[in-house]
Amino acid sequence: MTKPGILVTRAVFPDLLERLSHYFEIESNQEDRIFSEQELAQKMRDKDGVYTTPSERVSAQTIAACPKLKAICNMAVGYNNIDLDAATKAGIMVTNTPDVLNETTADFGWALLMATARRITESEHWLRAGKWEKWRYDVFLGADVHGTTLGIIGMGRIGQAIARRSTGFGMQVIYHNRSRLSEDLERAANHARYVGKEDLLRNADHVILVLPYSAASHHTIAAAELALMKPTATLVNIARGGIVDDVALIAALRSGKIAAAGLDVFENEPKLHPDFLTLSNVVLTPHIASASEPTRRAMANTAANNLIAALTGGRPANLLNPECGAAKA
Ligand code: 8YV
Repeated sequence: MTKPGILVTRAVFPDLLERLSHYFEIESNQEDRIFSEQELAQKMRDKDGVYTTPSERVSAQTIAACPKLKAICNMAVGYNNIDLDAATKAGIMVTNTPDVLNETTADFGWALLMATARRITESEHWLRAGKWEKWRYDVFLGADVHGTTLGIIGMGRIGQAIARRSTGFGMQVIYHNRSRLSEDLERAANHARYVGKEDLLRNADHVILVLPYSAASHHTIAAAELALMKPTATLVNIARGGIVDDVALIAALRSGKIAAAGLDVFENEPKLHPDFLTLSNVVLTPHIASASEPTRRAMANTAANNLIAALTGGRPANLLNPECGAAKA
């Protein structure tokens, strides 16, 4: 019997390809070329399944061009790169990789928050540039983290993991989310208090964004929201580019409307707005919040497990459209 055919859209851990090869005929991309949308559709056309990452846009048009396709398995918790409605209408299973990255991504949120509030990268660049000639009482004064109010927008599994870590810093947690958490979950999240978005922006000393991207969350933080924040506040985005209006944020950082930002994701990444590079009060990282070795391996294995289940008659553990659970003939 011939094995199902799959496309692995980007470079992956080599041992993952070896494992997948027991089940599938694989077209891989270890040279890690970035495919255009047309090229992607052309490569997917005769495949039964595809292993994707957030950098590939799988549009309704691409889906329509792939009559054999049964499964799209994304190596990420976010899946805004895939047209889920179009896939569901076509009976194609779509999966993501939740949970395995919660703690690592929460750790990174804290790393960015601390680096931003305490001006870690800015001061390191200054030191490396040979500018450290003497100690001064007021050099690189930053904001305190301990004892302050943390505002979390998007209180899913990662948001809750961030909140749990705040107990050691003696912080108060306020949060905004599509729906309020149960009392038990709020208690476990350092007694987080549910508030409206405006309330959160007015009162938080540090705001962290951990919500999924969708048309509804586009520009959750734009000029009007930035205007509500404290001039001493910091903003951290580890969610998705597009949740923040980057042009408005650049203006707010430049004019001192807010103190600083820590950003792991950007509109139009990896081609981020060049003005970010001219600002000293921003910490910039290249979308690496989940990038610890064990977590990236766990994500890769989860995506592979989903693909294997989907194409061997099983039910993938992380199926986003359960109505497509029974594989297409
Ligand atoms: C990376 C993420 O995009 O899981 C997500 O949604 O944003 C990150 O973990 C992912 O690791 C890239 O594959």
